[in-house]
Amino acid sequence: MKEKQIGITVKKEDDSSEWYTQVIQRADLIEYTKVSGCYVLKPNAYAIWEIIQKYFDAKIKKSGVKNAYFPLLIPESLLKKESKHIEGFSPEVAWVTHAGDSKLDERLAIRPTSETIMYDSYSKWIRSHKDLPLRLNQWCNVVRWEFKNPVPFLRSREFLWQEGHTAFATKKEADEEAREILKYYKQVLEELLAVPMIEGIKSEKEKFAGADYTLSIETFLPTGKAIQGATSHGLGQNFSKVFNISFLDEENKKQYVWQNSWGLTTRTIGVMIMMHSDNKGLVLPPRVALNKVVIVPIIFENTKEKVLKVCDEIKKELSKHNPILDDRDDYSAGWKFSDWELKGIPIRIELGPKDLENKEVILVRRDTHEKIKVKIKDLSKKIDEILEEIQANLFNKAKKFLDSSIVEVDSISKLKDAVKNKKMGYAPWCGSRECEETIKAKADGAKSLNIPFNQKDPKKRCFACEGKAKYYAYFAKSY
Ligand code: 87F
Repeated sequence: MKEKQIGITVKKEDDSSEWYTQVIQRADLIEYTKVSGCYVLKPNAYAIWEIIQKYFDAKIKKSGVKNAYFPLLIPESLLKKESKHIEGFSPEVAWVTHAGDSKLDERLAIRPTSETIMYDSYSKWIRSHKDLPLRLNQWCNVVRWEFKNPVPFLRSREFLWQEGHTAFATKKEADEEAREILKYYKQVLEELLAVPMIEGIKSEKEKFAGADYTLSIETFLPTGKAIQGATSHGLGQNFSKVFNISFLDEENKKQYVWQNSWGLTTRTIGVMIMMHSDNKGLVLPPRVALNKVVIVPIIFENTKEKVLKVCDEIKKELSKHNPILDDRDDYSAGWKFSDWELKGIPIRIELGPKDLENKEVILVRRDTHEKIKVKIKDLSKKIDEILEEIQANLFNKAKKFLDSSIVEVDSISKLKDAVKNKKMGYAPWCGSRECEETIKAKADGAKSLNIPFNQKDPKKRCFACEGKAKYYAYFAKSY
């Protein structure tokens, strides 16, 4: 036997950051590199991203969006053309200054986001109302030189994302699209990754500075911090006026287009890991598990051949779930159980000589560790059912957690207590920037997450400044 222990050595509830670091490495998702904040997405991680891509890409294509690709390098003059949106972000921009030993005439930014380079083209492409809507998306990498401590998936300096950039003749069409995309984002998080989300609009302070408004989906993690899942921005005419993206309408009058931009990143994978994984390692919702099943034969010398033969047949029968048959000789069954638990495979099938005599197998669920005896003839149907159950159970468990993490608060000091107890606050609020600054200073760095679409009527005073409350909003410490 060449067994080496590989399990997680700290508990999620004791030291969540060390726990996370161990899970992502031991589940073979991430490899660290010599550049801080830049990580290898190993095949197990990239497979999850590909499933997310495929799902979201199909949705936007069906809606009429087309994919394109714009260059990685953005001339400084172009990046700084719209100064307001870059304001505050400029320390994070990485630059190419040289080719070999010769200095470039103009520095080139490595894209942190592609508004400027795309809108430079849009201004040339859009002439008439017949050129609208223009709805493009690109799947690419971006670099943002974060100074806070980097965390794989959650806060990395290079990450993968899609960025959609669209232009419409009317505000109404743009507003509808921004909402439509947010709905797709919610579906990615909830239906694939089994992470429940709160949809809403960002506060004045927290919205993208280049936007009229920012819509977001947010959730709350067992570490006691909230995290943004994705954003969809209504850019209004802010960029179209600077980049001169205009068209002649049906009356031949010049109009500026209404724009949106929207993005979803590999951060979502980190959110999923943080939400569902446990002290045995990764827990993958079945819909994002490339291999949904692992078959572990229980091997004894004299029954080995018979057992392996049936395992092979099972593997073929379950082929749509892409099962792994772990027939490695030099590891014990127990070791293999831990190894596949660590890697998050949703269902384990155990098959030994006794089971074979009874024409059955043992199924073990990764989410509940429940063991279920199943007749081999019923296996395929049962696996379909249990995969659905696991997917639903992970979502429901996370939804219960999210709901139970919300506390209604009516003062800053109560918000501060909530944050200390790893909860998020829900409070009637005036929404002003000044008020949010006070909240942040007095409640341990808590920020507004969003103002949810589903509102109850706040016939109350603002919990922070006692002014008139406009709506309820969520507040928490966040990533
Ligand atoms: C970092 C450096 C330079 C965020 C930055 O959210 C610029 C920026 O503009 C920057 N970090 N942003 C905001 C990005 C807005 C928007 N872009 C398209 C998205 C979704 C996709």
